[in-house]
Amino acid sequence: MSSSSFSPTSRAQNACATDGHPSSRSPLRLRRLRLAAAAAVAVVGLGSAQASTTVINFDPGTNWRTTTDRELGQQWALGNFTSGEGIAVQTGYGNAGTTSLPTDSMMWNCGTGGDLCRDSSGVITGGDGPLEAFFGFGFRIEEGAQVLAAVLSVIADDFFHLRVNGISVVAAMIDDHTDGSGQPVPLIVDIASYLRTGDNVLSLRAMDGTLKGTAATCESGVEVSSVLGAFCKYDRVYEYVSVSGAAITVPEPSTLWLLGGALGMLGLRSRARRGGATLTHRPG
Ligand SMILES: [Ca+2]
Ligand SMILES: [Ca+2]
Repeated sequence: MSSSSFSPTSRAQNACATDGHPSSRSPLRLRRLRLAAAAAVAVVGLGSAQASTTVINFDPGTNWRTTTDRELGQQWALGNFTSGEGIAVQTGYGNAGTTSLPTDSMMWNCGTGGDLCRDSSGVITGGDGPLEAFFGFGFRIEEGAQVLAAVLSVIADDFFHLRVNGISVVAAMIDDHTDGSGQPVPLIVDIASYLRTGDNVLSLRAMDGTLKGTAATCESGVEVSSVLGAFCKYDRVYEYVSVSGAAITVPEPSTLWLLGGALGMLGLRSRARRGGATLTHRPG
């Protein structure tokens, strides 16, 4: 594949780049995941109407923090996050070339006041930010709460690595997740099984650039290591992390568990009537 800078229009000829990558998903699988995500969002809508349900919103906002300090970023990656660390993220970090993502879902590290992301005219265009940024989101799941669903939709220009509570979940290059017109297609990630009672940390590392691959050197870039192999950090046009999603928790046992239990009991009863299976032991 070409090592030229990513831009959605120039990638229109490279739609086949999504094929053959271990982490790429088939259209059918992706469609199913999108349906699952839509269902989760629907549950969020239902759940928010119930006072007992807690919705933790993962969209960019005041809960996400960011840093360019690699040591602090490493702590977040390990699951060590203290409220107030880092700085607020730059939200609405869109660009002129990316039309498939809600601008509200896009964020980056622009320092305080946005000064790290301004071009020579002082405008934030989405292409002049730091080459590497770390993002952290800390939240609590209270004792006795049951995670009903937790889904993230995530993509980054050009690389991201998601960890939850110190555990590596997924890493990807935008090059492997574009549609036929070259626009980015977010990965839908079920993170429910990574969550735990108490403190939880989502961490993202994101970089502008490209994988080194078989190149002898990074030429104009700076070589760093990544979970996907050697990476050349350089100003490859735009940079952003797009993230959205939510976790839904309910008190345990939830009404859904009770409903499931009731349905299970009904099934056992009907089987017992048909086949004579013993539901309960009757002494005497
Ligand atoms: Ca850039
Ligand atoms: Ca880029």
